[in-house]
Amino acid sequence: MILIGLGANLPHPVYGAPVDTLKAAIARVAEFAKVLRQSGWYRTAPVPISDQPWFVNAVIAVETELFAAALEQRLHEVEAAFGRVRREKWAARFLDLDLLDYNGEVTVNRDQAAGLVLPHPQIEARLFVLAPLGEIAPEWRHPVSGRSAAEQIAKLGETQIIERL
Ligand code: PH2
Ligand code: MG
Ligand code: MG
Repeated sequence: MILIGLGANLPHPVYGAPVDTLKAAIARVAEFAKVLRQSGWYRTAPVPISDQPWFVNAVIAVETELFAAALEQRLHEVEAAFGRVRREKWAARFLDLDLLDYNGEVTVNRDQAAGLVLPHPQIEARLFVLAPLGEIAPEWRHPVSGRSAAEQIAKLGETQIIERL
């Protein structure tokens, strides 16, 4: 399964509110990947907690002929087309598209990897990823830990606030 996480926490000058921006982004992704499943929208407090605006997050499952690196490149192009400027890490953004899992591929030498790391290193720490992921793919298992989203959610504390819209 190929899973992409979506997030936005700034209104976009063209596409509008984060939900509308994410809808437009999914339409763009659909030009190079078939969208098989789409989670609901989640309003989520920023992680780590900060005074940034809350995010809207979602997860989609896609099918594509593109290899992982090429898919990641296309996702970056969509982010750029939506005006995302990469300044400091974890700054507020119009659009974030993260390749979470690519058919269970696992990057070796994760610490030294320069570019794409699979599965996405933060999946298991983030309720805003696990909740929408578990919703569309209850059968999914983390390629390294072997845990389902629900099992991992049970291991997280209750410190992250999310709300399904
Ligand atoms: N993305 C981050 C950092 N923190 N918090 C929430 N709630 N949602 C996100 O998508 C998010 C975040 C880095 O990409
Ligand atoms: Mg991200
Ligand atoms: Mg990202």
